[in-house]
Amino acid sequence: MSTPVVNQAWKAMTRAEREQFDEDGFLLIPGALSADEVDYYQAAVDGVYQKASQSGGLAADGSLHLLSAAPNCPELATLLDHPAVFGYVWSMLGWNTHVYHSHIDVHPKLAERKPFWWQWHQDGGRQNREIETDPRPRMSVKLAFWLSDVSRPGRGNLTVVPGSHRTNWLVGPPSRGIEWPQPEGAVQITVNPGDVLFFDRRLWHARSDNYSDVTRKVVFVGYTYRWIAIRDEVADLSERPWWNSLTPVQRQLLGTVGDGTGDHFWGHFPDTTPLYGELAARGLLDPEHPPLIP
Ligand SMILES: O=C(O)CCC(=O)C(=O)O
Repeated sequence: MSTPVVNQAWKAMTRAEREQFDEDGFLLIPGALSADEVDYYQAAVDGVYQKASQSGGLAADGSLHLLSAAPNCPELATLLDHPAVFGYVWSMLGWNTHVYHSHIDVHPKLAERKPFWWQWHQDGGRQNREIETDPRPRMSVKLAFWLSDVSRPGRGNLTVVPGSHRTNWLVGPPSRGIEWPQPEGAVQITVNPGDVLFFDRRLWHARSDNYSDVTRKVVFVGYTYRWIAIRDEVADLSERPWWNSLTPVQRQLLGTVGDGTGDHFWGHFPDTTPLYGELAARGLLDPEHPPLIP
């Protein structure tokens, strides 16, 4: 499978980026993907959209929200460890990491006004109910790869409350269908094709409706520790025809390295965990940062 990803040096998040991420709960990386890459990934997503429209896989409003991005669209596997942005993931989570949840989203212009729905949430599902600390722990981070022009508000922008990742509770309506004002401080993130947003799963965020003429296309990839279960499709991946074209790190990210034992996911075997080896070979393990201690 040919990919336009340009070989680039791996680099760790800088101290300034870490401070900004800690403060805001997100970082925008402009121009992370080249124009050729945007074309390549956009064509792949368009293909998935077309297939879904032929098989009845679209929502009534013509949108697509498809889980398991790479298993459903193998051309996207090179996004999982894309060198322009993967450093943010391992700098934060370390080497014992995999992709637990990913999705392809295509949102064409809405033909009519949608009934109100309170979309605001933190990622992580039941992690938000079952973990008792305040603030909750980070647990996972997400990359959003933007493939269409969302450079103005009103194009289905991701909306966030900067700095809200340390707040367990967002005041909202008694039920999601009841009209309610936007949270104080909410901003629509504006992005160009090829920009990537890196965010803390606890950042309160919501998709907004797209009434513009520009179809919104984006791929979200969520990463967590290997000791947390994967929500994406994992069965039989190694039997797929495209499997052999993946790198060992991509295979790790898709949940299939090791001997299948809990001990491997636990992180007891760095020597057979590809990301550990890649970071060690590049001198990027870091005694100052616990998930990266050699
Ligand atoms: O599609 C969007 O803008 C929102 C995505 C989202 O809510 C999520 O990734 O958890």
